[in-house]
Amino acid sequence: MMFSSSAPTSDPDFLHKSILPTDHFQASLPHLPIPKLEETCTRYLKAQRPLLTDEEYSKTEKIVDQFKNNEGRTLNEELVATDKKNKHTNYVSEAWFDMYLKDRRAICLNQNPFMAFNDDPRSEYNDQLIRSTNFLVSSLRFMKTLQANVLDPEVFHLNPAKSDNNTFRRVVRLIPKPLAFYGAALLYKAYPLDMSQYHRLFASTRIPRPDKDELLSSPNSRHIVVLRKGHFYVFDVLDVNGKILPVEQIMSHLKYILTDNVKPPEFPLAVLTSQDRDTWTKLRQDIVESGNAETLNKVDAGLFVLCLDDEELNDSGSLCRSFLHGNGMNRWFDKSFSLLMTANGKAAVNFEHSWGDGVAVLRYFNDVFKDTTKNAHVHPDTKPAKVDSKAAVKRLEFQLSDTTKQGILDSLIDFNKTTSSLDMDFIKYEACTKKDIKKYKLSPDSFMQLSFQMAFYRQYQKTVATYESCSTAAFKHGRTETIRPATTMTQKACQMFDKSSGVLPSVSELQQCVRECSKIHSQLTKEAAMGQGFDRHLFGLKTLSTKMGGELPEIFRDPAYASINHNILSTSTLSSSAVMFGGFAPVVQDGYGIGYGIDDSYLGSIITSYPPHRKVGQFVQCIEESLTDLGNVMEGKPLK
Ligand code: BUJ
Repeated sequence: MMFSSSAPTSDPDFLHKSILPTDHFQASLPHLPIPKLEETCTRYLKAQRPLLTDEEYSKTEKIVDQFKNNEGRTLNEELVATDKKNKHTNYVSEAWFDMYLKDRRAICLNQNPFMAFNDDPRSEYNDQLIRSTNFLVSSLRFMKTLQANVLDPEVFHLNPAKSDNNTFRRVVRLIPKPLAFYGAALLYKAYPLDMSQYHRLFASTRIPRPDKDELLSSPNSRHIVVLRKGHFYVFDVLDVNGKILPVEQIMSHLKYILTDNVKPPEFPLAVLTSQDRDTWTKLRQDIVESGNAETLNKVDAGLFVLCLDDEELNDSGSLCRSFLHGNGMNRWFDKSFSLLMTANGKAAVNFEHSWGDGVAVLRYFNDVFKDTTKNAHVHPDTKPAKVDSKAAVKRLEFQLSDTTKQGILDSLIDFNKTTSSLDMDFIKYEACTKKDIKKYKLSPDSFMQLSFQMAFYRQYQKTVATYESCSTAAFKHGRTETIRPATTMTQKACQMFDKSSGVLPSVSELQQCVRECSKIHSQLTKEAAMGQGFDRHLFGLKTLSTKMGGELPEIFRDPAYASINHNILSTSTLSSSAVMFGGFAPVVQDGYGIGYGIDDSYLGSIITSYPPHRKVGQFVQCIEESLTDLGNVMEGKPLK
């Protein structure tokens, strides 16, 4: 991801004023294609091959063949026909929102990921009050830039030297909106990305509802919600004209909150957002009925939540835990995103996932990191304004019924039980880096993915369903497609690198195999990014079939379908100089959640698991050994 540059502005309320309107490309974004049914079936079978025995595979092959020529064809025709009538969106968008919003499990751990910011290089700016004021102000500047439609649109530049500049913006601006995407793509090999998720970044929240949660936006909102010690504080950060309050005033309000000498609440309400959605729905209703509708609305309508924590944390393990789940009292997991700040100024974002994906959050993340570090608004010598913060800041009080009080106590027990059942470890491997992998002429991502395959095989002598998230933001309302990194070739690599097997292949045979793995992985990545994976297509067909009623086609009842969707290895990566680390919990009890980064100076990964199902420490060791073996082999050294 590149930092976009655009016209700077002296207006303190804006990050910049882009030459190109934020929505310049939105109308001309390409429509997400529905892959050909035959291709989906072929890709699906290929992905199934390494996961099944010969016998299971031939059964699945027959089922898929039958589907392709019968129910599959009819369903697909219907899917295509419906899609033709809905050119303003894509065939999987609604079903994907529903997948998130109908999920009744808790969103803490099961859905919300986190991304942690690098420290400000100037240590004196990592003070909790200074940094939270700066982050708050930069976030508001980002929000105002976005709302005024002058946030530089997100563009994937294939050749940044040629297109990530203002000449490109001036030229493309002249192309009428219905054609703008094609102009950028054809003239500059620059691919504008969908920006439809961004309107839910701010003043947005998920509300628990029976059966299906709701996404609520409060566009006229002017206040922020701060959580500290489990208490909610609100104050206006924009004046009546929508201008950002003077930064020294914001600083004064935050200082007031940070020095409020209040005991943590006996019944910390925020823990309810970590409950399963049905329990939370009922308790929320009870809270509303107990006369708190307006107070609760203050929380829902806040521009975002700032969580000011009391603990000073330094080691990676404690930081990851704090950013992924915290102690249950000081997070509001329903908010579109929360900005988290430890007492020693370590910062992160934890985000609710139903409304949007990593690409949108990362853009906000990168821009505020850049603004706070390059263009800080308050400094170590800044004095908070002499204003009446006591009058401006309101601590919210809730009247809780006995049912809710009991619900909170029960939720705290559930929260502690669930979060303490999660294990976490990380690896920062410096002996082989992105630069080395490029020197071997391999795709760095495939190298990393192969190390996960080899590590799991080393640990359990098995190849399992693996999910790698891939953005499809190049398409209108595009979200993600799945890359399937476990292939017959990676399975072969796992076997060839298996030192316990007795006969070791030659270095050149091993190198050849790694190259093949890389080639296949790159092809799968390209396909997924172009909307040519099989997962979303089958998901769309299954959703349609469920909607139409009757028995589901056998392909969806096949245990192999359940099994490939039981993603034991769930992986996601992002690269940005603003990110220190990031992660998420496993998506199944017996899985690993793998957030990884590929950097010029290290290969890193943060991994979660639920013991005793999996042993994350041992897995990390296996990744390290796999990376060492891969590196050695690519350097021409034999396996030891
Ligand atoms: O695929 C999807 O539709 C969404 C996925 C779901 N899932 C997380 C289950 C895969 N969501 C995302 O991919 C968003 C994840 C955002 C967090 C990514 C973390 C990346 C960490 C990079 C840095 C690691 C460096 C470690 C150094 C020790």
